[in-house]
Amino acid sequence: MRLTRYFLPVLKETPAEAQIVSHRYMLRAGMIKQASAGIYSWLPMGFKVLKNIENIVHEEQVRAGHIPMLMPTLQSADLWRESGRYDDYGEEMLRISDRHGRDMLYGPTNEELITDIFRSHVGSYKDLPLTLYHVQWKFRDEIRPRFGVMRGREFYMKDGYNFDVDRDAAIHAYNRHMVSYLRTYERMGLQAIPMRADSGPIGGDDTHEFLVLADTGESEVFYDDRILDLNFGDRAVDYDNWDECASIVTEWTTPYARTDETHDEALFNTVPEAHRKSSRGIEVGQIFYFGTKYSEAMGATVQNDKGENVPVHMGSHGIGVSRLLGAIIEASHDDKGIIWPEGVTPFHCGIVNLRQGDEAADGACEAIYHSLVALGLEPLYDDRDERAGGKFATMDLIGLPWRITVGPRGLKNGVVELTSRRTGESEELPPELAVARVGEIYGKSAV
Ligand code: P5A
Repeated sequence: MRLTRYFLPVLKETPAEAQIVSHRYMLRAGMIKQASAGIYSWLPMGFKVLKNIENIVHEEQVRAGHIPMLMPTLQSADLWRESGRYDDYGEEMLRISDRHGRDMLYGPTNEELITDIFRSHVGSYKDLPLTLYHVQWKFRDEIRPRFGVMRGREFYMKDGYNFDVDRDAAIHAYNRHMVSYLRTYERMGLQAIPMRADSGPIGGDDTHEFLVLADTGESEVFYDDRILDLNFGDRAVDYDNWDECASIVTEWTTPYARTDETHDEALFNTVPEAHRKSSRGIEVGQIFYFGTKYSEAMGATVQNDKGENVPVHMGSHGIGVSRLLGAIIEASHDDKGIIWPEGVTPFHCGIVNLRQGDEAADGACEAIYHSLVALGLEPLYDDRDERAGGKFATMDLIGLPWRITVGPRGLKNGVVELTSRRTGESEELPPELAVARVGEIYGKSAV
């Protein structure tokens, strides 16, 4: 993409309404625009990152054996009356009535809708296990929407639902989700710690939230800091292997890690003092096992191997896809702007032309641009007729992890500059080598 042809409405001023750094940078970098309180338009660069995050979520869900689908945003109130949550959900639910006076709602979550789909089509234990998921907009009429996409009213969530014949099978589904979530967050450059939490309006006793540590987080958390040494890495996991998933869950849930809702001071005090930490965290996901709460209320049964009709065991599992943009920026930025992890960056590499209109500089930039595209990468070429300082400031603000800087002086010596946004370190090297290096970083090489 060439910057002169893109839509990147960068703001010079820091917007007064933004209280935390991720919100400020998302506005300044032209990623989002508020449409009304807690509701945002996703401008092209914000939309690109949102989609990158969503793609990682899809890849890891499919890897774990879960099946993508799509449910609507608007739901009938009748299903929620069956589960009893229509009245329980309270003011956070946006209630709408259609022209026929039928009660509808903008879904804050989808347990009822998926249970209805299940009971209409599945009747035997032979069709289990089954996990369906989608990534869809949700609406919660939060009393205090704030911090931009972090606590929106309309927000994008991956929500998945498992159906299993009994508790043991459903606990495996819970474990499988925890394992796949660990891998999902790591691919986004995040350390998200599973913490024992409270289940709130979803229900059940077994639940973990995934928290990214950050001073601006809304949750208070308590943990044994040795959990920070754990690393999922590139393990090959067999998601159908109950013992393997359970042992990974044990690895992550043995060190003390709880949110304030479930914090147990006496138990926490058994952690050696040097490792006892409390801080703030951003909740980027939550998994639940709630057994037969919805299936009993809504009559979702399956016939087991003894021929008995039993309510299906369920859990639900959510990732805050739109909130993750804010969480990643909170975890990865400096005073000049965002620093995107390679896994989610909107463009793989920036190209800065220090002297637009100079024949050699323009030609070298074009060649670099086309070579990067040929490798299957997406560069962002700043081809504006602007001062170098302004171009660097924009690149630093939007946070692409790598930048190739091209100027007539360097070209006379046959070199360009490759700079890491994270470390600020630069290296001079011939243009072809700079391209090859960027290719290597993203696992792409010329054939
Ligand atoms: C699990 C999936 C659920 O709703 N039902 C379906 C279960 N869980 S949850 O914890 O309530 O939400 C899942 C994740 O969504 C994000 N989230 C939000 N993001 C932005 N703005 C909000 N107002 C908001 N509310 C929830 C969180 O990341 C949460 O973990």
